[in-house]
Amino acid sequence: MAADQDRWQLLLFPDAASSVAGSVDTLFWTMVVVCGLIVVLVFTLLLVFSVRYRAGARVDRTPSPKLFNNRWLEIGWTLPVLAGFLVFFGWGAALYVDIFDPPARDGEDVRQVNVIGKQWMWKFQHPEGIREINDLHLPVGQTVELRLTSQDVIHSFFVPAFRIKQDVLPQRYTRLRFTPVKTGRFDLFCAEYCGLSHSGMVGKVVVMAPERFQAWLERRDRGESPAREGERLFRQYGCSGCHGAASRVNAPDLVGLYGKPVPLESGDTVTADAQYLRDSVMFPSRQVAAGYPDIMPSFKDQISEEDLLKLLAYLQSLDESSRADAPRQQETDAP
Ligand code: HEC
Ligand SMILES: [Cu+2]
Repeated sequence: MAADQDRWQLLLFPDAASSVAGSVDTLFWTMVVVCGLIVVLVFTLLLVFSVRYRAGARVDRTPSPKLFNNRWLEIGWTLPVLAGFLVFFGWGAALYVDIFDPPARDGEDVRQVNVIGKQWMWKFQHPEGIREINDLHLPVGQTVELRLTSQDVIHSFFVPAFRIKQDVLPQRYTRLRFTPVKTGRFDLFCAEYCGLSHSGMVGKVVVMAPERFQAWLERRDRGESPAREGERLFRQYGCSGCHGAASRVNAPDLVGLYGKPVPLESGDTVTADAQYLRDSVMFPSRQVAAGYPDIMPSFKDQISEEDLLKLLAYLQSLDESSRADAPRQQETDAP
């Protein structure tokens, strides 16, 4: 039966459905083969020696002076083994960097999806505004970047067919970048024990041909993009009262902040990445921007993870060009 066959394949050779899956498999199988050969060698010698030198067998048992305390023999087997392990280390490290910290390629259209893990489900929000629970629809061939966080305990985002796994932590953003290369429905698991219904925290990543994905987008009720919703929240939570252009409060201008270095009151300089922006809102006194009073209130218990991700999408979308059509520009123009 086809279904059974799928199951069997899933156990031994899961689909290789992302651009990194092939490289992970090559490393894995090379290690299996090398370790397998060593096992065969060790067990063959074990068997040969135990038969040859068994009790009562008449063989020469005097230690060979040539082999005993032979420095070159010691060096000869230690160094190649060390070199072998270093090769695996280098190979694994390079692959790790490739998966978890890929260099940004210029002009690449990366699809940013927000992911929230909570007991016991996965919540997704697409850049178009579409929300999903436990299902994540993606177009084949386009690189995706997930920004992941947890609303409660530690979870882990694991898609075996993509050979990717990333911890999902409360109060922290982690990211995961991959390119699906095969259409189909792939299992998504939580790979970190997270309480009673941990085993039920499963979903599917549905990878579709670009045209079909486009049609799927059209069919769904889009709502607003996270950045758009974030803009509204920015006013709703009173951020604009201090950070708006018309504000009289001495608060930093947030336009173009994302990705830039920020000098802090403490003398350090940090990069305004997602984590920094998050901490600025949740724990404003931890890292105070240089030259500003430490008066921003903490929004720790007021803003949900969802809203925070939207605020972040909004802040990320603010560049000099957005200043021109920003509504607060008109406020400053007014006499
Ligand atoms: C009472 C005024 C006030 C309110 C309300 C306020 N902020 Fe701030 N914010 C500040 C001040 C002052 C600073 C600079 C001192 C610091 O870093 O804590 C700041 C710093 C920041 C920074 C870091 C900026 C930098 O240049 O490093 C971010 C990001 C930020 N605020 C976002 C927000 C968001 C989002 C909201 C709404 C949820 C908000 N703020 C609400 C006054 C405010
Ligand atoms: Cu979980």
